[in-house]
Amino acid sequence: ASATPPPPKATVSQYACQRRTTTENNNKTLTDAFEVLADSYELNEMEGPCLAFRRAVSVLKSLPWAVKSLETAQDLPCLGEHSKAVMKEILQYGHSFEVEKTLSDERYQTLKLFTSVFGVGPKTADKWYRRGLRSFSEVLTDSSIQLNRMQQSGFLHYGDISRAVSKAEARALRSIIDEAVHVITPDAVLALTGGFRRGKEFGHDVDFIVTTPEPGEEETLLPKIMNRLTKQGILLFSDYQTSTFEMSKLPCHRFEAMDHFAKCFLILRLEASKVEGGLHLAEGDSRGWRAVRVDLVSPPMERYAFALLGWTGSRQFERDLRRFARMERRMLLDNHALYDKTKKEFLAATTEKDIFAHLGLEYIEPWQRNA
Ligand code: DGT
Ligand code: MG
Repeated sequence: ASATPPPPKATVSQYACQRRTTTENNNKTLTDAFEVLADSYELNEMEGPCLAFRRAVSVLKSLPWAVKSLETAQDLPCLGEHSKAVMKEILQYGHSFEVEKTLSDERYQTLKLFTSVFGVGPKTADKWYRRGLRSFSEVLTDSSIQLNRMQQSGFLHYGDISRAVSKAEARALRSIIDEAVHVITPDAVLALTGGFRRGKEFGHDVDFIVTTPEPGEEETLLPKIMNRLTKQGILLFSDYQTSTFEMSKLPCHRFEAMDHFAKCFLILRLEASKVEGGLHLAEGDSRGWRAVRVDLVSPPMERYAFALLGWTGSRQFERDLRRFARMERRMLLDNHALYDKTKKEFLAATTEKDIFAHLGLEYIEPWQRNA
């Protein structure tokens, strides 16, 4: 009699959109180390190696088990020579010399510090570094440096906005935004997106999508909300970008860093009295309020599903959704639309499930998208 064949080894997909990744990470030591190297490559504008480490991080995050030896990691996708060498060091000695070296590198440390300020990207950070600046006080006292409005607010509220936002604070902000949009338009739709939609306990900001069924009305929604927040005295900073979205300009063939919907990047004043259990402040900080970063995006209702999928993240999940669409389905996906290059047509969707179905992917819940 033939013996029962062994169960097939569960293969891990190279695409994050074919994996289910919760917030539970069984390989944190490894992923923290890889993230340092990915960040370092990113700051040095070496996109290839950066992406390689980001993919490796994402695969490790998806595993329901901890990697304890190189052999058990043998069949995993997206682990190249370099990441395996680092992994070997960590499994053997508990740490990686390359990662330690990067962490103690002056340029890495300074660029990480500078880019932690709201409004300061890698280019600006590098410019300041090359000018010989190494600390915030050196930047702030250098007379040749002109900070823009965003950077000024970034420094002003640095302590608060570099501190994680809690779930309770996100809920309180949701109520504030919810009240504001519904005073403006009773039939408005508000959705929490970003990391909090994926079930994260903490985030660096709170992301929302707001829209209304009345076509065109979404264009004026954000200025009206900002107006109301100003009157309430809780708008500490706003950067509003009007919509540049035009269906006729789609599909875009190159990967776009940002979408064309109207959006605003805000800093809001959140009162302790509005937050169940109080504010997430440092030990000993007894202030009655804190500053929080909030992003609002306002797509037209008929683009809602694409915007929601695009803003829920994670970034790696989004990258791989697009890569999967392009490489495996000859389709182009972005925050606005899904285009089938074979049929030469746009595929309609009113829910995220529609988009997964068009792509021939099993539906992945938001809390399984922490890739
Ligand atoms: P965090 O750090 O706790 O806020 O984590 P997330 O996942 O909420 O990250 P966040 O707020 O930076 O972005 C939320 C999602 O929105 C992200 O997963 C993808 C999208 N998104 C935000 N900013 C950009 C951008 O500059 N480019 C692109 N392509 N997508 C973005
Ligand atoms: Mg976020």
